[in-house]
Amino acid sequence: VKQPPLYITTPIYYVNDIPHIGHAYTTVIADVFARYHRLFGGETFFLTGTDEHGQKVAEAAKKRGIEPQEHVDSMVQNFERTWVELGVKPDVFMRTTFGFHKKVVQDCLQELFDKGEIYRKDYEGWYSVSEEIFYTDKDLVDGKSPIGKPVQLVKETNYFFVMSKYQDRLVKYIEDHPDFIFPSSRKNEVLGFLKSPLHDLCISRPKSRLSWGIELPFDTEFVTYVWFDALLNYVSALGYKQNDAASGRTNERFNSLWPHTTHLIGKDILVTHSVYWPTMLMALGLPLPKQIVAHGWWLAEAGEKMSKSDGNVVSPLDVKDIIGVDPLRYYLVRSMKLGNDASFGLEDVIVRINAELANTFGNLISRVFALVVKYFDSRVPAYSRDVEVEKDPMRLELVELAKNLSSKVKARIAKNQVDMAMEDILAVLMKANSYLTVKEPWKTAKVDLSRAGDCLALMLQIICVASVLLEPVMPKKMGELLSFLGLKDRLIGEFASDESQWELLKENDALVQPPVMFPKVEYELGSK
Ligand code: ME8
Ligand code: MG
Repeated sequence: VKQPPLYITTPIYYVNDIPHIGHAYTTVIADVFARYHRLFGGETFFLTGTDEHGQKVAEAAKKRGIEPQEHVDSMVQNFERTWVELGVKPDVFMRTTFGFHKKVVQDCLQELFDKGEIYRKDYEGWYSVSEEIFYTDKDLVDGKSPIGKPVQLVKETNYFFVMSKYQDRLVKYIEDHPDFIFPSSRKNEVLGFLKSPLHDLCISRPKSRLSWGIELPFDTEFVTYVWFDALLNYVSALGYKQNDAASGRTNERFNSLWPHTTHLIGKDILVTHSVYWPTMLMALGLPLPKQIVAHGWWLAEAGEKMSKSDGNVVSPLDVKDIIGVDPLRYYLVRSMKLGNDASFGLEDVIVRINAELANTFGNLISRVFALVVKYFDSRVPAYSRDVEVEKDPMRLELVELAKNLSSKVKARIAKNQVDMAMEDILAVLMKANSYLTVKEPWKTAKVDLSRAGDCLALMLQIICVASVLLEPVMPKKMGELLSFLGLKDRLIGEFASDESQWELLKENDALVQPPVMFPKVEYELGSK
């Protein structure tokens, strides 16, 4: 069955500081979803990037005493470098300061202005710089924004987008498309928010207060509100309102990918993505994204949200230096149930990596390869043709589990249960380890070589299936392992069909014993 394309996006991050574990999480799982989609044979386009305009960034530049452009040009490197180091491979890295993006934003503004969807009025409201959001009196909680950020009173003339006009259409859309917002608890939160009358959206800032932004095409005294600018990156990146064959940004690409969009975000920016953005798209006459997937927060060990503004962040590169890039990716994918919060502590990281990667997967790999080298001259042994062996219930169960693993993982990914996919794979690896322990091929090899060979052939097969299915999560390590299995080049395309994955390894294929794939992490906590 041909897979539909997937256009997957992360938020474009504010460049006011260096990326922390929270940003790494969104970006790594987006990369993992993109890689799974490719593995299963679908066209894939993956976007990440940076959000470079607005008051928050302007203030950070001012603090450093440099021009905003200089500030963003230096800060963006932290993000680009971090993603390279974490094995993240986006198809496009968007920056809202790109010329083509600014032009698209201005063209959209002009179109909406001409259609009467944007008007001018005097305004007074409470502005949270940290969130770049206006609040009304009744939104405030104890004089702060609903998530506890400081606000300042702002009184000025501005331009507004007639967001309120789309309220009923949006509510109906969300109700008619139950998978539009994931998980459903977040959908209910948005529907709850939409029970109160929706206000119009202030989409400008007077240059007298903030000049770091995209100028309004119809009034040069103003720049564009940063969220209105940033959200449009998702369409400008593909080629909306462009026809630039050289860069690939064409209307054609836009039309083929856009309806297949998944926006991966943290729950902190649920309203901008599920209310502002859909209504903007409606006004532009564009279809809505297929799904908005909002994950929870990584909390600092003390329990509060990890946040640049609060300065309690863990650097993904520090953790990577201790445990390695692929184990870090695995931990992130595995340890947060997509949608829920989780806390990040190095001790938990090390315990899990040692238990699941070193002791379970790594141990299986080294035991099996060592025996194949010792008793089978580094070649894949034959399966037993002995019906007694084949009828063994423990063997039958394991074969069944392993054969179904790929379909199971595929179904998990389709439901955004990437953490559960890891659990399914781990369960098979654990069963394989027990099978090995029970069958003791190191003993049977001495009395019944074909029986030992059957066990090891099955173990190799399972290692092979697991390494293919874990490749999106641990691309470097699994790429290496597949080479040791002699499979690196002949695999990925073939794996798209469910029948082809079993018995990828053929009797007598040559193997190379890998070094320890997942060394146990020995790290003194508090030594840093
Ligand atoms: O909001 N736990 O950028 P931002 C999990 N520029 N994820 C976290 C997190 C945490 N503690 N902290 C941050 C913006 N994130 C806008 C987006 S999109 C058109 C514009 C992740 O730098 C999570 O994905 O504040 C969250 O939604 C995002 O970083 C916010 O990044
Ligand atoms: Mg933020």
